[in-house]
Amino acid sequence: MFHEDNYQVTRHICPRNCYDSCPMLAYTRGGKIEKITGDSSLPGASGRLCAKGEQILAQVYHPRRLLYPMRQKQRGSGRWQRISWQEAIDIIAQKILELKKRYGSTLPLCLNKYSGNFGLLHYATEGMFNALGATTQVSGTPCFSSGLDAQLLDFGGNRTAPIRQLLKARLIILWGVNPAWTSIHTMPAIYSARQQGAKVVVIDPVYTETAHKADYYIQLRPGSDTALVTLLLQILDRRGALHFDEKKISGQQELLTAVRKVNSAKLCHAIDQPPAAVEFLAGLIAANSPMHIWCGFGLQRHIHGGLTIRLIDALSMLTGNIGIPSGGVNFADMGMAKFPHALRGHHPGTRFININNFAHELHSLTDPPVKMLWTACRDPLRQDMALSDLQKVWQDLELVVTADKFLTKTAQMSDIVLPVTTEFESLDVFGGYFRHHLGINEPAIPPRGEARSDLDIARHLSVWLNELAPGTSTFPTQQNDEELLDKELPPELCRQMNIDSWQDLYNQPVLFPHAQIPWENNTFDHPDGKFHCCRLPDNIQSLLPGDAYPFHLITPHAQDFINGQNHTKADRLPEYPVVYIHPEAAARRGLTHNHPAIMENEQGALQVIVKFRQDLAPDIIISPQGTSRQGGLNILSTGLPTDLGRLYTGAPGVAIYDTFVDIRALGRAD
Ligand SMILES: Nc1nc2c(c(=O)[nH]1)N[C@H]1C(S)=C(S)[C@@H](COP(=O)(O)OP(=O)(O)OC[C@H]3O[C@@H](n4cnc5c(=O)[nH]c(N)nc54)[C@H](O)[C@@H]3O)O[C@H]1N2
Ligand SMILES: Nc1nc2c(c(=O)[nH]1)N[C@H]1C(S)=C(S)[C@@H](COP(=O)(O)OP(=O)(O)OC[C@H]3O[C@@H](n4cnc5c(=O)[nH]c(N)nc54)[C@H](O)[C@@H]3O)O[C@H]1N2
Ligand SMILES: [Mo]
Repeated sequence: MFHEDNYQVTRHICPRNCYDSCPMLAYTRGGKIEKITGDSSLPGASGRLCAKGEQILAQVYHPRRLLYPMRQKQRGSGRWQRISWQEAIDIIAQKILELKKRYGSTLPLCLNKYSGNFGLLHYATEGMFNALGATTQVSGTPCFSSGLDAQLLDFGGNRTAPIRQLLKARLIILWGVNPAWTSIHTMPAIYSARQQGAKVVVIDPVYTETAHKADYYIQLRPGSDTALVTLLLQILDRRGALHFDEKKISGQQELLTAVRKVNSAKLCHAIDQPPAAVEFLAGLIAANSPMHIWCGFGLQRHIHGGLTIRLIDALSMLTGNIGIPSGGVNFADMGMAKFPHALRGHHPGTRFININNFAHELHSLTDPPVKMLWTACRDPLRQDMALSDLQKVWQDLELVVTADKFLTKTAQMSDIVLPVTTEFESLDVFGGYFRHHLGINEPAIPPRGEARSDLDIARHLSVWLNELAPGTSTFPTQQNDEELLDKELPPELCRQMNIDSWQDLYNQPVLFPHAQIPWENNTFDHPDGKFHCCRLPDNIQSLLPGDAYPFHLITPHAQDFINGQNHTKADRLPEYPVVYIHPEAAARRGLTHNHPAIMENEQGALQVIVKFRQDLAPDIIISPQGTSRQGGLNILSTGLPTDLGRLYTGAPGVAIYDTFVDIRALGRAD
């Protein structure tokens, strides 16, 4: 904390699930935060915040923010009653003890927590559960599991090059990623590289804001990237542009033998591109090194998502672009620091269920069934797959507790809501998965109303459980926030980061030790030290729309919100999701611009508003998530698993963008 122009200035880091994890400064005067800015004290960090920045502060003081614990008379009725913390905690504790007695086990208690706040002390909620015994918890992630496994299998680990490495690239391929919306602080490096002569290619079925800024844009059919990379490998092989090195690469012969056998006309048809476009891209790759590829999370939200990233890694490796300055394939960096996660703890008997198949797995658990659900940092009733099935299994839950800042869709269907603090009201430390820095959230103001951090909630519940039934919880209730952070950043880890202790973060965010050039000298983290090429399956057909459901539905991440967190902007949002479609496709369905329609498939039906977009392919409908009050897009998603994800995250990824729908004007049932 320091002072500037009568302001108290505190350091923060945006703890959301985002590429940028921006360091921030909060300016407080008279006990009120008046503004927040980007903290540019770290080299390369931007002084500006993204479009979501405005909401970060608005959330703190929003009139709809939850400030007191509440109980709902009947789930979904909207009849809320304010209760004290002690009452709320007692209701929950009594239920936990009763279920434990009834089933002779703590497995009926289930935790669904993920992306709201990834701060180290926020793992207290998992810790609270693990301190009770064997419970049911979610594993996996909807973000990036397939890609993580892909790079783990290829390189033996997950590393990214720092953003400034982009500056000297000759060719930059932004593949299934839309940083102009989802990682705006990377865009300046892309612009600078372009000014210095780099060519920028965007590959995306949607002509995104990022595509607008590129030199070349390839409008690929969704899910057909595996076919495109296979074609590129075939062409580059034919031109003699691939390097062979058995000392560094394993499996290259098998891969190339399979690539040579593939029928290229069929593949061209699959990707819906003229052969000249693919030849042109192959030419760019052959002529321009270093080539830097950024594979986005959107790219791997398809059934072959993992294979796609593996083939792209192989393309980069075989063209000599891995381990050189400004080259490589960026995806996500998981090797920055080995946090001990002492607070999170671990219980060997935990029953893990796939976060991406939550409804079905919850339903299948009978021995014993889940009877109490705790959600934190999540809004599954808006963001989850197979939403209608989730709504059904919800009815079997005897107690639902939600800890959040707002009355989300999930909170509205809970029995108890617990108000949590923002990143300006409690202490925490956080580092992301793409940028290489670690920062602090120091309290700028006391908690508003009766809000409490997830850690405080865990302490209170654990103390009360032990009061009612001694020995129920082993949670470290006696240690304060600072002592717990000492355990999360032990001396050895601090030494690696060139800091004395986490308190150094009060002065400045710090960089994790990381290689400037991932996989330099081509030594990889596999026991044999080699890069491992994937195998090419005989049949790499992606899913295509059919007669019943003729449109791909793509629901990418929106510019102004993170996921479903539209809390402070909800008043300005349309009631129903806006869906974009090509005017000719719309005409065939009798749809009118700006008019309501019904979008449906075998999962369900949903009211939407139609808008026309000339730049879309005729079989695509797009609707960015979180951009309506009702939401409900995920009623239509089946939640098909992707090919990879189990190795790193314990569950496969989810093919959210392999969703197919039909659409008809409202009032017409034909
Ligand atoms: N503003 C903002 N920033 C965010 C978020 C947010 O909601 N809003 N969310 C955060 C989170 S949780 C995540 S996971 C990341 C996600 O951020 P991104 O990695 O950018 O992922 P998406 O928005 O899912 O998809 C990116 C692009 O992939 C394209 N795409 C879809 N299918 C295919 C395909 O088959 N092939 C190709 N080549 N492209 C395809 C989509 O059209 C989309 O333009 O962003 C984080 N940052
Ligand atoms: N159709 C479609 N669906 C998708 C996706 C898509 O691309 N398309 N993307 C998927 C992806 S990649 C993701 S990551 C998920 C995200 O979906 P979720 O995991 O549900 O995450 P969010 O919507 O980011 O945030 C959940 C809640 O956390 C709360 N929160 C914030 N900070 C805290 C805190 O400190 N404590 C507590 N207790 N709560 C807090 C927020 O207020 C918010 O209501 O959605 C997935 N769903
Ligand atoms: Mo995500």
